[in-house]
Amino acid sequence: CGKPDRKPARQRLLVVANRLPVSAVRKGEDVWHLEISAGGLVSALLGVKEFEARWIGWAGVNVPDTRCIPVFLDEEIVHQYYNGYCNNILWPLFHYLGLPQEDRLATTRSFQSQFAAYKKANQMFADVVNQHYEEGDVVWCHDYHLMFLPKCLKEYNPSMKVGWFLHTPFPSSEIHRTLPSRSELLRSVLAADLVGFHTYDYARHFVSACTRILGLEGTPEGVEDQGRLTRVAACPIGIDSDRFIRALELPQVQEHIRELKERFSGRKVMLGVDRLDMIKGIPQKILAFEKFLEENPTWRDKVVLLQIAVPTRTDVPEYQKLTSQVHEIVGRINGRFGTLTAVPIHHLDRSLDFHALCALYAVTDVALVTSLRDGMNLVSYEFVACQDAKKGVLILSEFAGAAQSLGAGAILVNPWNITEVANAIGQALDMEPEAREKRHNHNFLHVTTHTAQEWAETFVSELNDTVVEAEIRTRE
Ligand code: ADQ
Repeated sequence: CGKPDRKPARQRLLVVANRLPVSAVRKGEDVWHLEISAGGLVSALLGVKEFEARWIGWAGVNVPDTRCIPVFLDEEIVHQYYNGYCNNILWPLFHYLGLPQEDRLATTRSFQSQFAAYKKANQMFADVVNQHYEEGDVVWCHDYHLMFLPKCLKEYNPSMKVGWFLHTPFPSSEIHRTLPSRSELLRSVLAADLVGFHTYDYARHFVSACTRILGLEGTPEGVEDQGRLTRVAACPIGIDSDRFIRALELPQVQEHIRELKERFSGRKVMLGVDRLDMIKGIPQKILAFEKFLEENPTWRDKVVLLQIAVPTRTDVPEYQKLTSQVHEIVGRINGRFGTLTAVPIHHLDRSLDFHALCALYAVTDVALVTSLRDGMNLVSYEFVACQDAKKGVLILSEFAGAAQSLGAGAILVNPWNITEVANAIGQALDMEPEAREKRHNHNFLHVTTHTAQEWAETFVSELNDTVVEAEIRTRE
């Protein structure tokens, strides 16, 4: 996507995503609190202020917020659509991890019923959008949960402006080709007017899947089918960097920073913040840290790794296994290199509130983002936004979309290569202040100029233009 050249005046934006940005948490008899959910999409869209936005998404309960419109899905649909097709099939496949090993055959068998539930759930989202749609609205569908939605919406109203954005990588066409529903999914997405990805590579993979699997024509603008063009664009997400920078000035954050500095004085702080998910490469990161300690005895009492991992999908056996695996490795390393007064790894299985997170980012010397695959990775952006005083170093997986934007300032690593990551840790800890500053300044400029607001405005402006151009073409 290019920079927006005109700003729509408070256009209504219907953001359709699997989950609403808030969840209702019971705090007592008949007392419910609304809490903002953790996750990349929510963090990014919270920064979008240019539109009159409404959220449409799945909610367990009725949400008392007029900007949030719930979609109610029954338990069986959720099981087949969300746990099954979305999380067991599309998520690992789009991250090049393949189907879960233990139940690969069972997954293959239940494929058709899960895909049917996926389509049904997408139709239920479409029904809610249709009820609330007003002429002139822009409908922005998000992520791999809703690939069937553009088709449902356009069937109901061909003149609706529909955009679809994918937050994960779009894999190579060789991977997408293995999906039994490969063609139907691509055709449904192509019903949108604009299809967006974080990087040029993902956009290219999508276009080549359409040309190779559907036999359609790829053009520099997108994909053409019988004279109708679907625009395909790279439109990288950002964060609300001001929110992080402003938070650092708050007295409670300053107090938190003081406490952390005191707690870890005399030691360099390394930080990992991830959802506890296979794609984030947490075991690989911890093993690389172990290798670093093994090979650099002089650093053993001078560095600490803080790994904050929010548990997700806790009912899925594969995720439970990942949690125990991480605990086991952390325990072993702390037993091996810890002393009576200090351990090298502090691992927390929980979410941190925004202020605590900002304070942690600010006191960190080296951030470790070692995703095996990641659509973008906003943690790397958030770290950079909080580091203008300290100018810490970012070690970043070359398989995160963020490597395309922060690559010049970060130390890029292949997360599968533990020796390479261990060496990068040494390089980061020993880096001279001038080199750190140069790298940081590069990334800070990027993070503060390519923000979440810019991302959303660019996408919607591109979508408005695409629809106008298509109308002109039709008239000609
Ligand atoms: P996620 O996989 O959720 O997002 P990411 O982009 O890193 O990954 O965003 C995670 C968000 O959750 C960040 O805002 C972070 O602050 C927050 N978070 C993570 N761990 C936390 C913790 N322990 N405590 C508090 N907050 C925590 C998906 C894709 C990404 C893509 C985003 C946005 O997988 O690749 O960047 O969507 O498109």
